[in-house]
Amino acid sequence: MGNITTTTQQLDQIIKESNSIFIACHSSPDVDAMGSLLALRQILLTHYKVKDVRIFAESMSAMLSFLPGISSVNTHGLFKTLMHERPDALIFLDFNMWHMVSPRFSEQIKQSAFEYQIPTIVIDHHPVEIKNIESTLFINREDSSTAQTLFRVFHDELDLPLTADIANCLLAGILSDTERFKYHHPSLEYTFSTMPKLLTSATFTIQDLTEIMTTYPAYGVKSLEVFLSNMVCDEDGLTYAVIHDHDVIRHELKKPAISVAAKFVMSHIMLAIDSSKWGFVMYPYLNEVGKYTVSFRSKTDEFSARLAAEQLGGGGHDKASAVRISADDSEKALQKVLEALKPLRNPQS
Ligand SMILES: [Mn+2]
Repeated sequence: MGNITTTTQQLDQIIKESNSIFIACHSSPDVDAMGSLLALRQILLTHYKVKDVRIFAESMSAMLSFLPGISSVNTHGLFKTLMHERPDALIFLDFNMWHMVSPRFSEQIKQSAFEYQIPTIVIDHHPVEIKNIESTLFINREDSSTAQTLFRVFHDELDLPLTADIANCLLAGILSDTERFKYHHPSLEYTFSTMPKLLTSATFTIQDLTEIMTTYPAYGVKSLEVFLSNMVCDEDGLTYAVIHDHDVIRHELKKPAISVAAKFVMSHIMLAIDSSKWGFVMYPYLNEVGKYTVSFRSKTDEFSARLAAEQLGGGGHDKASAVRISADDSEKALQKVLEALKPLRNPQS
């Protein structure tokens, strides 16, 4: 057992005093958010015998269905339940800003928590600077993932046993947020130290989870083909891939197919090309005529994705950023982007 920190003691106390606990992760949950949500539900039911544990997540992807316990998630929104029921405690996982709890009702959820004085606990690993939820208790251990923090708090510090389902969910969360240990992170050593225990208790293997998390949907193949046939690698190390208006019409491309292909191109193809130092994908934003989504990625310090997006009125990080621009058609939109990038090219010259 590790040393029990004060925040862990406080969390343990709040849980022991609660008969009903509602837990929510951010909307459009990823595997870390959902794995953490399902693991914490199991921990509260199995180890604390909390009578009423309910879990909430909005805009869930079918891709998460491999996680044990997924059918227990309420997807109708936390606000609907809070209108007529009040838990003894609310726990938010994997986010620290109000707007992330619900695309439509975050303000109402905030009001309810405040009005009914429901003790609110945030367990998260994102930068503290952006936090705007005023919580009763805040736990952020600067871990690679929220799943890693749950492991730390409940299994390292409080010494609660890992069941197969808890281990499966936490293992999936950690593997997903680290992209299978790909990213350097200050807590990387700790991440590895959790693995012997998780791997012996889990029924999933890293290979199983890799297969599940790296599948590509058949419905996105045509969009991927279009991105690749329009891909340009220029002599400055800029790589870009575009879907034009006429491609959308000719191949009847739909929004989910385009976005899944765009993500795949950005994370697995664009920067994997040996000449490429930075790049972007651009495609029509099908919800609104004359709008185009542009996402930038950079793999060197020479080029900042954030500066690129800022040229067009967007923002983000140095490695990844995005912006939505207006133009008469996709050709003009592309010109606009290339024009905006000109001052950022060859920064040394
Ligand atoms: Mn996370």
